[in-house]
Amino acid sequence: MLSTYGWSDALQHDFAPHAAHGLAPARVIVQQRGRYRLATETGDVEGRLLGRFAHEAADGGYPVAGDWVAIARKGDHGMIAAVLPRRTAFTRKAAGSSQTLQVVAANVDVALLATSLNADLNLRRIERYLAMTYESGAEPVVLLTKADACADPAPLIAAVEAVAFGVPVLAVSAATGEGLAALAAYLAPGRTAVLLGSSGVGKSTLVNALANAARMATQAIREDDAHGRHTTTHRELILLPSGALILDTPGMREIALSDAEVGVAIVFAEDTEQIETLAAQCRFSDCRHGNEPGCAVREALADGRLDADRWRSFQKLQRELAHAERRDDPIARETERRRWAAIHKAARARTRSKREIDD
Ligand SMILES: Nc1nc2c(ncn2[C@@H]2O[C@H](COP(=O)(O)OP(=O)(O)OP(=O)(O)O)[C@@H](O)[C@H]2O)c(=O)[nH]1
Ligand SMILES: [Mg+2]
Ligand SMILES: [Zn+2]
Repeated sequence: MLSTYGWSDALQHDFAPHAAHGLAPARVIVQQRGRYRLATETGDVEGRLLGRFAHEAADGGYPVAGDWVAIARKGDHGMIAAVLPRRTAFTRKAAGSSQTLQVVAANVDVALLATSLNADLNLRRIERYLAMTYESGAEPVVLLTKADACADPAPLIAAVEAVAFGVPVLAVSAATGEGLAALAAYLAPGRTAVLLGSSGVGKSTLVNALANAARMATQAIREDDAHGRHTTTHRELILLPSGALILDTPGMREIALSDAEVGVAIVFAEDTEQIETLAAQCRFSDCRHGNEPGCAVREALADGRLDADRWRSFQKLQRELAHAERRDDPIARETERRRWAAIHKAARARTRSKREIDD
């Protein structure tokens, strides 16, 4: 029964100490405020936090959608006693706090980053989603939704491919079924996908199309500005006929994205340090790491010490910064400068505190 939810030998191994205490495994399929719905070996039950657990759980220690938990049965309920180690986790900063990271989805294998083809394509937003995904440990796929509403998606797909190095970019339509077969390749039995994207891009409609059933409520977007109405308000893991699991989520607000911006910089902060160290070893101090002899960056790329994807991301970031500097609009340039200064400052602070922990 639980194997349909992705239960594996590795999880069985992690679960052994809990089994010794007579607890049973379960997966969190719905999480809404302090309430949980759990999939167990014998069907779905309502979950509650065991008093002791609720008391002791540290920040980020509370179960979230996608988590595997150890439960004690109490009548109709599953009392959650522990959360199993997470293989991947999507985090964001908790509201009103600059420090606490809140886990919003756990044990996701593939992140479907959804953006609508009928609205303005925001490449920077896609980059932020990608950064969030890389931080989580899941594998990204970019979905350009509502392909039926776009006469010529090809140039938009190309623009997205240019920022999403090596990441699959699929144009899909829940209305016509276009692209759903290609998407199915990422939705293998027992794999868990999460749908992330702004309100109104059609996440829930896509879930319903994949499920062949009206599992999630959907709602028309606002006519005046094409914004969504924040229809989905909880996270729900849905078992698809294909055997894959898909987690529908509430539309992300920009505020969550600006948190992920810090994530972009953190991904880059470590790379920047490594690359700058390498560049200092190039034979020529003005080496552009192209065909110059004695280029330490190219050597590191060749022998695998420097990851090619990360090198491309780094180059892209440099281009973006250079572009911002070249811009002749002084206000835009200043805004950009401040944005990056803040990002780098936050990244440095995070890297520092991480080092202190590592030490
Ligand atoms: N033309 C077209 N419209 C679509 C498609 N998919 C979704 N829509 C419409 O887009 C609107 C919003 O869809 P939802 O599925 O509710 O969007 P959502 O991303 O789940 O939004 P939130 O739950 O608010 O985050 C609805 O009116 C859908 O009918 C599509 O493939 N083509
Ligand atoms: Mg929805
Ligand atoms: Zn070089």
